[in-house]
Amino acid sequence: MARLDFPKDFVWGTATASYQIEGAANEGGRGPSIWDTFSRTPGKVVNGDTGDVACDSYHRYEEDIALLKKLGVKAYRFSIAWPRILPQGTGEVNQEGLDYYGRVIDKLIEAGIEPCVTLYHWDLPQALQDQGGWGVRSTIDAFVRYAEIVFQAFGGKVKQWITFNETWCISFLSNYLGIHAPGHRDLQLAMTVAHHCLVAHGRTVRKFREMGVKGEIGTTHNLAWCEPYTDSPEDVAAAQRTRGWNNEWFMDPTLKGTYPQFLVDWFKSKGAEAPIQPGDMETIAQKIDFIGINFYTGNYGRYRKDFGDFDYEEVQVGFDRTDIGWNVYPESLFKALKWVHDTYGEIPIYITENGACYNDGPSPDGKIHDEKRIDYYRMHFTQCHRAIASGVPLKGYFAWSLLDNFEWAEGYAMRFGIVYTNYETLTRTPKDSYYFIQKVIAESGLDV
Ligand code: IFM
Repeated sequence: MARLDFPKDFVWGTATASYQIEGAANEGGRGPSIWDTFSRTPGKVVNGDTGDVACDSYHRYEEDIALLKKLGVKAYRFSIAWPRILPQGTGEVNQEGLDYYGRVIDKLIEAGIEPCVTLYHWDLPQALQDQGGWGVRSTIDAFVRYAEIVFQAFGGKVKQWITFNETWCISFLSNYLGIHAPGHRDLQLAMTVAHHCLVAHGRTVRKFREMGVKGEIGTTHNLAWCEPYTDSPEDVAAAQRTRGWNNEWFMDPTLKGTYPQFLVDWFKSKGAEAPIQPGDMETIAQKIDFIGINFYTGNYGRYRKDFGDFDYEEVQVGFDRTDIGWNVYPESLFKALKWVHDTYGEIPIYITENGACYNDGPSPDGKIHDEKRIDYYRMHFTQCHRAIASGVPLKGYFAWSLLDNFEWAEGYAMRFGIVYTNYETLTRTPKDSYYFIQKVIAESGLDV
């Protein structure tokens, strides 16, 4: 058995997102978002689930914060719903929305927990989608104005800000693969959406600096780790393309101010390109204080002509899988962290999400014995420790998620929480993994 100690100032936290936990879709002056529309469209979400009630955190946030306090976290990452602040996306501010997040933030601070706020975790006001959504540049202006209002309200109290959560999902998953709202299948549109979100990120960082807001700002990209099954040049290139689509396409502009040329060429061959206007790349590459990484899984794959978009086919090498079907490949987290450090230098890194979907429910003793989730966390904490020991500037880790919640197109069928949500009674029950993480945090380390 070995002992792994984490630095004393390592930030342990958990994460959630507004539409996934809040509910109260028609309360507090909130306007509709694209997820209200999408989830009400038959066939888009498993069982026709919606976020109308979700975990009802809008009303039960004090209970959630009490759970966080008992867990011992230093920080809590949550998102602000744009349509609660500006129900139509622009124009009149809804004071009730600001008041709600003000209460959440004050309660967290009172509990000794740092709020880490994500400005955009996918709930675009429907009114903006009706005007073209992220496919049009005016949405960038609307976003920066929304961010300014939120900075004015909470700047100083909130020390850590994240502009966007997972720009790959906002663009490709939602506008090319059609799996998330608004559900389009158009490669050029997805490229445009990705570019506009990146520009909106850069302009927001610039606004943050101009306003002199105290605190740190960054963005969160979801990385995917794809490794060639053999070292044949075809396999290597196919894995590089697939990885690049998820990783470099977003990391390079954010941290280097360029798009990776090998993918620019690849997308051009498919008739699509980023609609870059003069000055955009400098805007995107505003200096940020940290980079957020969401990480869940990795795979091996090989070249197969005309397979998928990148001629890349996954090879099954015998990984265990979580209940959502994602490979459990902890070492890929270490590899991804090393890659970020080697490629982008000394920028501080936070894992802003990592966790596992296992759908265990209560046992006859009323407890939730989610052993596989504990194993997943233990193995991933081990890889984080390894990364820190190898010099990677990893500063914190946010477990996804505090609660079982609305898992987008999977509805309530897939559970990622370390706290069990009973969707009928809305009671919360900490799972065994909650107590495991509580101990890790208390000791700032673990035995493996
Ligand atoms: O639930 C999501 C979250 O909203 C974004 N990152 C991945 C999680 C699990 O799918």
